[in-house]
Amino acid sequence: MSFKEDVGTGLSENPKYLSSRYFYDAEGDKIFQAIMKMPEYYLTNAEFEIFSTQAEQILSELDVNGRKFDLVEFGAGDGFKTRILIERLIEAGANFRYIPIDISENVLNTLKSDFQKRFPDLEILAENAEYFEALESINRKSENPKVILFLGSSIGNFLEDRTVRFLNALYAVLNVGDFTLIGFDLKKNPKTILEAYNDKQGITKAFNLNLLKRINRELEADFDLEAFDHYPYYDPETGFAKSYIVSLKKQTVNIKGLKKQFVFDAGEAIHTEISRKYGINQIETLFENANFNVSKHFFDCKHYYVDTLAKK
Ligand code: AVJ
Repeated sequence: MSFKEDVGTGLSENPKYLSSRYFYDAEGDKIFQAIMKMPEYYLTNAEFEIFSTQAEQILSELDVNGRKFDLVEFGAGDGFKTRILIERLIEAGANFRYIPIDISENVLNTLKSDFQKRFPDLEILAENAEYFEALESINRKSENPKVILFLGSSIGNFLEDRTVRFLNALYAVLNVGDFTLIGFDLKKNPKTILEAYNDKQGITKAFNLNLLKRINRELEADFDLEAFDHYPYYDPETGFAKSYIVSLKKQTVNIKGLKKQFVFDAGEAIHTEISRKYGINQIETLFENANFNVSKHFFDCKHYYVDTLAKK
């Protein structure tokens, strides 16, 4: 489905929703980079710490013994989180090709030229594709052993059903002995979690409302950004952090590109994102149900976050 169709569908439903995949246009990419630098957004620092201090342990678990492998990354983005891992793997003498996959061609080109400068001897095969599409092409790429990276808690954006489908599909395309390393954000003090999505400077608010800006720009709509607010919410029982855009008054928005008007009640919410938080047992159950064997959990020092390595 296209942006246009998805916006039309989501805003016609009751309750209204928009998919978080549309956050990442050129401006959204930039705001997300600012989010990763915020002190409240502990996820990035935690994963950075894990890769800075434990890359050798990760490599030794992979058991590649100098054999060439493919490091395939889903949702690579600008490569910020992976840079340190790649650097440490090269230092430790690992022999691998890097295959970054992302839906944003823009961000992939930036990543490619940046990594080619930093790691001149690294072979990079970038692929512009959506997750499930990319899964299908994985085994056509090579016979090499594979390590699939899905970092940054991106898996937290999936609902249960999509998470299970993703892991099953991943299992199906891998060979016995291949690995996956997936980043999960862990349950913790709910206040810490809520703050990560509710920074005082309003960067996360700008990230969320950028969706309306994008609709204004690409679909010729007339959303008044002043008449909407950002509302983050965390439910410690389910581990679901959810973000909403809330209409501050009763208003009608015209989306020319859809030839349609949408009415918002005062206080009406549009659901825009889910960022799921996990317990370790839930993570183990997820992998076990998909037939993976969990090799090891790599935690940051605060145990806020985990990169779990699992083997087919
Ligand atoms: C990139 C999907 C992992 O859900 O934590 C950050 C996106 N949204 N602040 C997350 C995000 C609001 C982020 N992921």
